[in-house]
Amino acid sequence: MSNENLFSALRAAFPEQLDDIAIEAASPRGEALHYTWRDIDRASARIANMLASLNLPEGSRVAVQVEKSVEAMLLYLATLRAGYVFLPLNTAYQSAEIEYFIGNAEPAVVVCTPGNFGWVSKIAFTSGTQHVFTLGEDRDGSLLERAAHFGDEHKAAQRRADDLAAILYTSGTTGRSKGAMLSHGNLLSNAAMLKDYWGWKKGDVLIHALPIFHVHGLFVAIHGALINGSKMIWMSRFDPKAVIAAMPRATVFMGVPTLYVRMLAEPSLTREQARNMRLFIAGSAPLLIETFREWQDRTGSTILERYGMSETIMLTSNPYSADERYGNQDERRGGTVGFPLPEVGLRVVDDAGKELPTGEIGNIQVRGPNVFKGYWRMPEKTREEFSSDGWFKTGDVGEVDERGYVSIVGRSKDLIISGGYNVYPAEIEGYVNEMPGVAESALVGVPHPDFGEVGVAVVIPKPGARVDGDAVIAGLKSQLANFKIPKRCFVATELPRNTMGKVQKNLLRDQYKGLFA
Ligand code: MCA
Ligand code: AMP
Repeated sequence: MSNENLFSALRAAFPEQLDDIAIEAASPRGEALHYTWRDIDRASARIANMLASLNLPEGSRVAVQVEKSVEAMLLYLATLRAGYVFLPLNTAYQSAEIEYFIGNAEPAVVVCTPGNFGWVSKIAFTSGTQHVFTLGEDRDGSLLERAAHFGDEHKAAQRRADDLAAILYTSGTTGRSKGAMLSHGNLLSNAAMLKDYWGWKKGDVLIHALPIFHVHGLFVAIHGALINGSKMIWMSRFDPKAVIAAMPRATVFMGVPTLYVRMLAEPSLTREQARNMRLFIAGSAPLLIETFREWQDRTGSTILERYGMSETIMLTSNPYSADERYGNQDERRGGTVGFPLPEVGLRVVDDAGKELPTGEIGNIQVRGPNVFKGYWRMPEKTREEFSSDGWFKTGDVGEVDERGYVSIVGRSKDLIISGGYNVYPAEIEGYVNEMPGVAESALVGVPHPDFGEVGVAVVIPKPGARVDGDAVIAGLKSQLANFKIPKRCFVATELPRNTMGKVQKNLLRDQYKGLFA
């Protein structure tokens, strides 16, 4: 039986010259670090051997909340290689958030930063996790110390395409976050599709400047480079000047719209500087048409926008080049997310689930080999999010034009996307409503020049109570990841409601839309 472990496919794509440089990175002190393909193979083997030595039950989760480093990526590869399930966690999450994820996923192994070991290990051990390791930004911590005692060869664990490879938590409109279960087959089919669709070539070099705890940085970018045997210029955090400076040595860049906006603010971004770049890809949030055009003017390059989700990885993409296989379309159109990828089915339906004709706006549903297996331990939620004939309901609202281009025009889910991170108003409102003196609250997204959209809270005090907006923000900061904190908080006497009693968030959005203009 062939091994359908995703790691095996990525490993098979390593170049023959294993001593070539695979990753250029820098230590926290700024020293240059180079990793060859052999280094990646050996170091991930050591960690995989170490994980295997723990005799974990089949399907065990390895939950990881660490700063971005090449070693953090090696831990991801090692988890795949050993056949366990990778569960990445945003470094901004605080204790209440981590407590929920660990309690829900029941990981057998937790890896955290050395600085967080005290509180994270307490949560993990209380939830029954047996093994807690640390991994620092500078190749320090107990994970690598332990792995150093193990051999540097490892045969990837036998896995079928349907076996679980990763769980990605994505918040819900109501209730708590749900863990989207992605299989080796989901991830590999998407990576293989994109290698072809985006015309990856020998000699491509990717600038990797995204966080590695979400689909964009972890899967789309890392798989994209590895499955093409391409070198990565690895940046542990996004710095617009550093990315622009690296462009002459690279060919591909991926970013959320905020990264493009920030680079456009740099005078060093010129046509000459971007000359070597073959492809700029944007996604995770809507790219403003102004940004798309300004980028074209400044660099001579047309950003390729694509659309995806944690539950599905990539769904649609603007074309790389004219190709009849992809519908004979030849242009990357700003304001659209392009065509459904090969093998991805996409339809637009009305609220009753009836398919709508071309050009009509409705709910986007999808299916394909990339669509996840369901939400971790939430069969009910999983059923709700699929149509009776098996299509996944994205919660995005859009249309498909006569040439087949998909545009996202809104969302049926109450979601704010801020700088590429998702913020679910229901979660934040829940915390605000618990605060002393608060009767109720509403969080809405308003346009923001840097983050695209940011949250603004409106709070209604209980009769006779006094509530201070700044105190609400300060109270949230101690409990929630920083990107979820509303940028402003207003106190009002009532929330606008329709005749059904539902809060009219559109009116609030309208009222505050000019706040950051
Ligand atoms: C940071 N801050 C934010 C955000 N990031 N506020 C709102 N939204 C944000 N995204 C705030 C912090 O709370 C802090 O505020 C201040 O900005 C500085 O924080 P710092 O961490 O220094 O910010 P930064 O380093 O400048 O980060 C901005 C960033 C980052 C580089 C744009 O947010 C980022 O890397 N975003 C990419 C997210 C991503 O990879 N998404 C992909 C999801 P204070 O000082 O008040 O505390 S994958 C996905 O969506 C799908 C599947 C897809 O299609 O790809
Ligand atoms: P996540 O829950 O992080 O997986 O976010 C997925 C959501 O991000 C999608 O359902 C869309 O609402 C949004 N998204 C991703 N890419 C784009 C894009 N190019 N344009 C508009 N929205 C996008």
